[in-house]
Amino acid sequence: MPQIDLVVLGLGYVGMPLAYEASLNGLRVMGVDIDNAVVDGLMAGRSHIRDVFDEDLGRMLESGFTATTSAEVISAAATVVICVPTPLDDQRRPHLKAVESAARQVSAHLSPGTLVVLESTAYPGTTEEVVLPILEQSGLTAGTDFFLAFSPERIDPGNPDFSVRNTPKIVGGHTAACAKAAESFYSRVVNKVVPVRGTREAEMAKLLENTYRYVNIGLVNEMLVLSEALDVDFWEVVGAAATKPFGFQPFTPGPGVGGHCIPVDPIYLSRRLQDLGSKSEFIDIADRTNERMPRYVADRVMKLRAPSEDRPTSVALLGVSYKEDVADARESPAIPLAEHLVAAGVEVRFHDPYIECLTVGGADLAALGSPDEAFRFADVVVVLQKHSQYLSTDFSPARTVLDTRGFLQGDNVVRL
Ligand code: SAJ
Repeated sequence: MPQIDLVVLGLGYVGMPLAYEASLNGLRVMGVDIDNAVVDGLMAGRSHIRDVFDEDLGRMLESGFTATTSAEVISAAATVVICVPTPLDDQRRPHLKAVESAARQVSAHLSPGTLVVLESTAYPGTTEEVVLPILEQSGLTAGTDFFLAFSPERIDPGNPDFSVRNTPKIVGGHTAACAKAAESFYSRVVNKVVPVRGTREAEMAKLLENTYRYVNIGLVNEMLVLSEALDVDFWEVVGAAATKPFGFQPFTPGPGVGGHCIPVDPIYLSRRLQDLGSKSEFIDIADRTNERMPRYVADRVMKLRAPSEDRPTSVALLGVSYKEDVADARESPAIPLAEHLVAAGVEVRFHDPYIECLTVGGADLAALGSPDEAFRFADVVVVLQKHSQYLSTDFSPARTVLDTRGFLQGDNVVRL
């Protein structure tokens, strides 16, 4: 009889909220992570995850939650959920090493009757063509000896309205018995379970959700660039279109698309299609458009006149995280933008209330202590993220401001 209701593999921004919600609902939960520092921090009551506060973690520990680097606990688990990263590699190809490694850990300790769920975002077929064979190296058979399902994570870090509990959970099983086991597990943790036909439909649903965003952000980025020739203030256009109460979801242009979801998930899909001899025109066009935005911003900066010379020699980037009010610079467009500017011979420094260090081309970019320090330093200040701090900042001392988010006013402000 399993002594543990749930083992979560991967204690990051996906795994920890799931472990917390399950603990809250009386499940006996353990967490496994490869990072000793993560495990030690959690066991010392320190949460490294924005949406799981130390008080929440304290309650989890009181209810018996334990974090460990040892995968042996899997043998005593009724359910194991894999929540490890699925990034792209240097060639922007799916990098499934963490998923394969986690699957091997499960396979080595898999006991009959266990439900195994993959939550890491991946292309249709990952669960059944990558994870399943590794699990069956245990000698157990999926669908009869153990259960296997896919359920996409829908964690939106920092979202005050939606948590694991109140976000509908899509679940696709390898077989009907697998689906039943997975639906039964999640119904103990979330308000609404959304069963789909199989693991591939569940994998694809997640990719559709984020490809939808990537393509629509690409659309407004393309329209922004084209609006110059049309002599149209596209920021006005977006604001006006957003008043339509139906049939239109506003997306805003920007300096590029960052984060570990939106610029990554659609490429998992497009690469899979390419491997199958097919392609997605929409993803390819959106990718080219979004990937080109940092260069477009750099070109716009270099056309701005500076007091001393006919082109800027010093630029300050304000807001180098990938999204407003988020302390994460993964895939941030600030990085390629800085590379373009440095290559053009410009001295580049940055300010961001959430980011202390930004490495560009192997070197740490100099950090500025405040927006005012940026105004004193730079010929041109480029605002990349609409951080709350900047909403109350007086930009009038700056010589020239390039606003890539369309929210600033002033004679010294140029909008992207
Ligand atoms: N971005 C734009 N214009 C937009 C929206 C976003 O340029 O109109 C840029 C952002 O600046 C950022 C990137 O795109 O660089 C991604 O932004 P995002 O708002 O999509 O934020 P993420 O990456 O945190 O996306 C997550 C996703 N959640 C999951 O995958 C579970 C996404 O599905 C959510 O819709 C999104 O959060 C959200 O709505 O906050």
